Amino acid sequence: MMEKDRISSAMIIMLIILMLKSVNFVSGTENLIDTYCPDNFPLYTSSTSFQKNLKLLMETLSSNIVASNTSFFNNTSTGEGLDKVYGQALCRGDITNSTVCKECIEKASKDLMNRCKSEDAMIWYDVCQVRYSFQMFFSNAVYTGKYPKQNDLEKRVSDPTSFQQVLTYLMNNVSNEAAFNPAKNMFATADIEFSKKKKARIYGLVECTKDISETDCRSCLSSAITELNACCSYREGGIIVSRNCNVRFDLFEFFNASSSVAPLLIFPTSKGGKWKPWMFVLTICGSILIISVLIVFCIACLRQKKAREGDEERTERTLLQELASPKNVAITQEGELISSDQLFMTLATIKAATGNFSDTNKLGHGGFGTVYKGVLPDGNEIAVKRLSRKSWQGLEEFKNEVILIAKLQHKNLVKLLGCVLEGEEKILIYELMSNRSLDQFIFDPFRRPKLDWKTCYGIIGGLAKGLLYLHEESRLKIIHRDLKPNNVLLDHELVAKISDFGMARMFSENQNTANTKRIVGTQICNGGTILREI
Ligand SMILES: *[C@@H]1O[C@H](CO)[C@@H](O)[C@H](O)[C@H]1NC(C)=O
Ligand SMILES: *[C@@H]1O[C@H](CO)[C@@H](O)[C@H](O)[C@H]1NC(C)=O
Ligand SMILES: *[C@@H]1O[C@H](CO)[C@@H](O)[C@H](O)[C@H]1NC(C)=O
Ligand SMILES: *[C@@H]1O[C@H](CO)[C@@H](O)[C@H](O)[C@H]1NC(C)=O
Ligand SMILES: *[C@@H]1O[C@H](CO)[C@@H](O)[C@H](O)[C@H]1NC(C)=O
Ligand SMILES: CC(=O)N[C@H]1CO[C@H](CO)[C@@H](O)[C@@H]1O
Repeated sequence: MMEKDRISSAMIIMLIILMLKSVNFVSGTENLIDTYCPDNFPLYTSSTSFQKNLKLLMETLSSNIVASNTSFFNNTSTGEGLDKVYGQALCRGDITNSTVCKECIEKASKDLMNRCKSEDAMIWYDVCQVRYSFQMFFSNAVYTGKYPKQNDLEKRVSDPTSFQQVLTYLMNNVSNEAAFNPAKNMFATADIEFSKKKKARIYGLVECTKDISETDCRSCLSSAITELNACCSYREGGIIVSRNCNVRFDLFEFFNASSSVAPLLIFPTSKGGKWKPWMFVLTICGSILIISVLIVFCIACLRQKKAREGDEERTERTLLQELASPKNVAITQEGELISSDQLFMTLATIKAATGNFSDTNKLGHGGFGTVYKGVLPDGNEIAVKRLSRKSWQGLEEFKNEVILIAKLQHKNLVKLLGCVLEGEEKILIYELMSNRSLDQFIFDPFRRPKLDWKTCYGIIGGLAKGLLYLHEESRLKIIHRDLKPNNVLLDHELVAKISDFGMARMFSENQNTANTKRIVGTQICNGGTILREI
């Protein structure tokens, strides 16, 4: 009797597991991952020709996509002139059933048109993505990574350090495959074992849209993997979606491995081989030798450690891991680790410093919120930016972002001194610039003559240095995306300092890089246009 019961319950459990396995795969096709719907873009209204063109475009895309039988990707456009709409649709590379692809595209297009009235928008589903814009964007690679909500999943892996190594190896291998192996056609998957004991594997998937070049694809994937590492390398799954590429990993087989010929990767350090008796002897002798050397070494180390302070350099990643623990750390302006209280200030301090955000202390109103002047108890003057827009990130990501931005230090960047994260309040605290911003010079007929050629030249040089640092020299590689005279602050010596950098990382709306072809110019010097956003 007992035996029978056991067998039947085992069978039921197996059945459930089997069902779950197939559900994983099938239900996945229905999942909305994220949308991109910028609110600072022109909106279209219903029953205009733009809307008609858009509707037609969506229908064309889903029928085009099944016509192209090699890979489910298509770009097309409808309409003419100002009402022309460009569109692009892609099904995930492991999808081989055209009905599944078509249905996903149809559903995603409908969903996108219901959710968004912007003239430039995008939607990501589990197995397909659809994008449209009033601008021609084909072959134009931009990186606009987003952490979708799914990443809030708080399951942590038990051994983050080795997990991250294996994950990075996996993701780099598939990225190279996707970008540089023509047979893969911009899509690759693989899996790799990360724990022999638990027989656990990581499944990775990367994909680029098929209109961009190999190198653009690889660099898009690199950026996405960097963000994936930052957000999710210690979690049991993660996904980053961008306009031209997506990356994802999970601990279950979320893609159809049989259609994408996923190779079984082996992490180089965990080499397996046949064991021979002499190997045992050698290993044991070797181990004993190594262990005794280690013990001696450790004793010496411990003695030394007591004498000096640990000043080992910490990488960004270990920093992020520490952040994840309750005991937060942060960085001073000198780059030292300190307790978080120094970077994360209290709302009460800032209220006191700004006279409860009084109007008399108001310095201006920017794209992200209102700026107030304040004086800290120690007499230091600060500029307080009270963010009004909702951040697209979770609190933890936002915190990480603030700390990373605070690490960026350059003579031509405004220093981020701290921040407040309390309830709904998100406040950034910067050093105060006595000469306010460049627009106050340009657009003021009395102050404008102060900008003689020499000063102007200095400002241009400073701006260039600041930008170069953001683009090339800093570890984060930030594209400002909103450089304009009121984001160029001037200190008491009229040295230019860029502000609001890093906002693009904190707020997805500002990452509308479809605008990359638009040139924004403002005349700031008597006789020359110098500020351009490309
Ligand atoms: C597309 O499908 C047709 C018919 O099934 C086939 O003849 C053709 O070779 C396919 N094209 C490509 C590029 O595979
Ligand atoms: C999109 O589909 C149309 C119609 O099938 C085809 O002519 C066009 O070449 C396709 N474009 C791409 C980029 O596959
Ligand atoms: C494709 O998927 C549809 C619906 O999911 C299914 O009805 C159809 O049989 C599938 N076709 C093939 C060839 O597998
Ligand atoms: C990825 O790993 C596989 C299996 O080890 C190997 O054959 C392939 O060359 C690797 N690809 C790249 C681009 O490193
Ligand atoms: C996975 O891909 C294979 C090969 O293309 C295909 O035969 C199979 O139906 C796919 N499975 C699912 C669940 O789509
Ligand atoms: C219909 C259409 O506009 N197709 C374009 C798709 O993108 C490629 C470049 O990747 C263009 O060459 C096609 O003209």
